[in-house]
Amino acid sequence: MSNTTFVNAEPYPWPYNGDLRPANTALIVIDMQTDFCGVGGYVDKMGYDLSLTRAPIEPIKKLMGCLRTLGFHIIHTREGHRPDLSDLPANKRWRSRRIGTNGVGIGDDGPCGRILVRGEPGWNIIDELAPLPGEIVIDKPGKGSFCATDLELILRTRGTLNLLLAGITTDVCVHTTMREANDRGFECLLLSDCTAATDAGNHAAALKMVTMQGGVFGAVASSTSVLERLAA
Ligand code: C5J
Repeated sequence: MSNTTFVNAEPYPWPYNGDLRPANTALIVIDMQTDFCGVGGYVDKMGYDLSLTRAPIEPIKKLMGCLRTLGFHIIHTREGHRPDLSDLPANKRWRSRRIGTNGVGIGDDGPCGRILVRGEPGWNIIDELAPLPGEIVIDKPGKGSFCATDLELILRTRGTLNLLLAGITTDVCVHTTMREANDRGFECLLLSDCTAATDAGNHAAALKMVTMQGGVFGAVASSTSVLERLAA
């Protein structure tokens, strides 16, 4: 009898070695915050179509519910800065002010409080995907979830080898996190319907990039493929 489990993924059945178990696999839900998918948040104020970044909410909710029941680790991240902005690089703030309405950018007041500032309403994870007590929440000042955080230490301590990646945005924080994780030796699966970008073309391109060179950063699959495999 085989002890291996593979998810139907592109460009290869995932994980590479078939060692897929709740104990060695975590779902990382990246930046499902009001600032990225809620009315009046940062992405909304930049003028992007919120229906794009809200599209993964239901698929993530369904997958997360199933993975919780099966005992997989669930980790959430939040992008945000200290209220004194001591961890906000000047160039990041300057660039955000170029695109924001009336020069309003990260650290400034918006309809959901100060944009991407820890503790403000817009920085909160949306209610639909709220972490359960005991689930790890990683606060990160940058796009990648490993930079200036204790995520790697937590994953190594738990014996995590495989990462399922969900959240927003595919081309920025999800991709940066996937690249960081891949370089650290984690086996990554990007979930196509549980991620989204502020531009549909960028989402599609970000998915395609992963599949090059035999799976240069890992693989891509829908949450349906994961759910089918786990139900089998
Ligand atoms: C961005 C993110 N796009 N969570 N953040 O600034 O992708």
